[in-house]
Amino acid sequence: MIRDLRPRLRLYLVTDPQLCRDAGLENTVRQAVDGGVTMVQLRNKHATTAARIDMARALRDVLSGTGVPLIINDDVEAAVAADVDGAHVGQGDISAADARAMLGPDKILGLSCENAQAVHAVNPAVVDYLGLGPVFGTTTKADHKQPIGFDGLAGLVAQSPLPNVAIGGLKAKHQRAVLEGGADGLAVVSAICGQPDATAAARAFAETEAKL
Ligand code: TZP
Ligand code: MG
Repeated sequence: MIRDLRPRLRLYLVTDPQLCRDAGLENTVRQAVDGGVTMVQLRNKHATTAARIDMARALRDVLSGTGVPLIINDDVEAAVAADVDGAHVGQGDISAADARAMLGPDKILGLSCENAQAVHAVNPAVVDYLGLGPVFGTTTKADHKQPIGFDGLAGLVAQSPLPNVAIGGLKAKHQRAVLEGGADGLAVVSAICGQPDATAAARAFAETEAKL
């Protein structure tokens, strides 16, 4: 059980199977963690639960001994079966209460919130952290909601009862604005997945942060 999630949320890599295709999922994650990624989410919308369990087990091996938690997007059943650190669900997925019931009390549960109404509805006894956004439009998630920008993000952060991470179109150059707006970290896909050097891509965030 991880008590303080905030340091882990600093640079949260969300994987995309297409963008990671050339380098490979495991290599991308290994390299990204070498560059300073603090948390990893396996996100694969089109895989079966069995395939997600296999991928998660492989990533668990990659992350073993690093202290970097592994979370599975959407598929709570896979998260339980692969015994990863937790799951992340959205507003249209299984309810947070049902996800918590499946995960038990000790696993991490993240919830995406796109607006103030969703943030107000959060039960902090059930959920551990919030994903807030999208800050910007992005081609990585085809069906994303209306972007909220830095001002919208700061508004949601101010109302968030939980540690939180911003997502959506974020690059290293946005890190200052996101962190100064009060979020605990940045969740990124294309800023790291599919980049020619995932270690350097992750390191760019760490270097920006060092200058803050
Ligand atoms: N949820 C909201 S935006 C998004 C997700 C999963 C995709 C973010 O991808 P990128 O490439 O970091 O913009
Ligand atoms: Mg989802």
